[in-house]
Amino acid sequence: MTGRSSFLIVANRLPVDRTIEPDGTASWRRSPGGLVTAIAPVMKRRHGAWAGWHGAPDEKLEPFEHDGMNLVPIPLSASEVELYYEGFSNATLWPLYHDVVAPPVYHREMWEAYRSVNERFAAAAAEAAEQGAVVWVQDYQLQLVPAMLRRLRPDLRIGFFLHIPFPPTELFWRLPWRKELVEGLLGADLVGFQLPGGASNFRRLCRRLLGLPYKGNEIFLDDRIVTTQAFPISVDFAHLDSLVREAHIAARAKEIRVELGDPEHVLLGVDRLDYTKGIGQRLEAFGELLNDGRLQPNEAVFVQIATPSRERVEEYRRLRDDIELQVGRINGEHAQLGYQPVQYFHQSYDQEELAALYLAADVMVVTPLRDGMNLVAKEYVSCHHDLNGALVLSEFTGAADELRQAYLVNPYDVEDVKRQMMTAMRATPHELARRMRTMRRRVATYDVDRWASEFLNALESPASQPSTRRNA
Ligand code: GDG
Repeated sequence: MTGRSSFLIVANRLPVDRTIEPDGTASWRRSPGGLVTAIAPVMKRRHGAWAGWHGAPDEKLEPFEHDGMNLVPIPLSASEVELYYEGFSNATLWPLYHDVVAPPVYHREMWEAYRSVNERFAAAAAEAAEQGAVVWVQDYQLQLVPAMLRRLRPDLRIGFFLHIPFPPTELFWRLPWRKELVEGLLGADLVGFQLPGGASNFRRLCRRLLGLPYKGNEIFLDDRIVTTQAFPISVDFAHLDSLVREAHIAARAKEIRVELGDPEHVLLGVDRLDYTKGIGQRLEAFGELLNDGRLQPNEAVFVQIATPSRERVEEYRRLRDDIELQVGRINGEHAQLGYQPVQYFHQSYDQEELAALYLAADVMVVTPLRDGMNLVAKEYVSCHHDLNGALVLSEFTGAADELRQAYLVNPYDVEDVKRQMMTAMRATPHELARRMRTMRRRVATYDVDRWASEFLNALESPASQPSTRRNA
């Protein structure tokens, strides 16, 4: 890559993973996952650059180009991966922001590593951005970057988007470094959240913690205004819609059903193996339906894809053991020769196989205890041009705000999950089509392009220019 960019994404990870070919040579492949799926197309169109960690500790790499994207690798040491990434990001902030569904840890050395890694990201961004560039910082791992970057480069327009929920003040208040984090975010001109509730939690916190006044979406600092707003993220509807219309995907979907033993109902869960996703809750509901005799053996198969995630964080190791024990129990009690009620896969799949699975599934079961948005729910809807298929969706996902025609559930209420799963399985084709049509219209209209362009329009509009002064 040569020169500086007028558009820059700053995220914890670069949008690529390194793979080793059979002949031993290394190559890069675009990585799966919510953030990359959402932003890569926008980045390519704007010929921007992307700064982030490349995934291997203790390794310095020069900037390079891949798949039309300029990539700026930022090094992390093994100890920084442990303290900044696995520690402060994933053992402190992640559980705290997801309503403490697991207990967060508070360690000063993790905080120190978080602060110094954020400094490094800010310095790399300051280096890579041309005069007056737009810089879009992503997610909870980099909440200090906006203020650090502004100190280095006051000429930039800085946006920040939080992909996970922003918690209520009472929970955020527990954080020993609450003031530093809020001041970090306030370095941005525009702070985006998935839902209006997250934005209003943040504004209230700014007033209570820093005494800052706000009106509507705007927080008033001494010398500038910070805009806070909801931008619900979405998926590439058109791409998924056309993918599942391809003959080989439709054929693969049919084949999957045959491989599963052609049950009447195929239920599906697709998640990173994460304790926020409510995988245990949905398996419990399915197991009880078999125990109660409301589902007959052979009638339904539950396919659970649990993509490996954060495997070095203690809480995730425990979760994996718990889920695998639960799957083993259900199958042990209800399997018959040639029939396994739960098909569990601790593996990742390519996008085509995932699309075929979505298409093959009669009922998609998405039961997070808390989730910023949940792209899987929107991907499922995008794949059902046949208008067949039901979505069982937790009320505690961001997606539930938009997909009101899903079978909404409280995942803490196992009877509710059971009831809605049964209702979804027994629904008439007419009822399914009515619900699916409305949900598809929503996702088709508010797709990922619209998400990114609404965020960038708001960031680049005159009202949020860095020079805007308080009008009081
Ligand atoms: C965070 C927030 C927010 C999963 N397994 C495979 C695979 N995936 C893809 C899915 C989907 C993405 O990963 C998961 O996105 P989610 O939104 O469901 O969840 P998080 O990873 O927790 O994402 C979330 C999101 O950021 C975006 O802002 O919605 O609330 O927690 O796209 O399809 N993709 C492939 N193989 C797999 O095995 N190819």
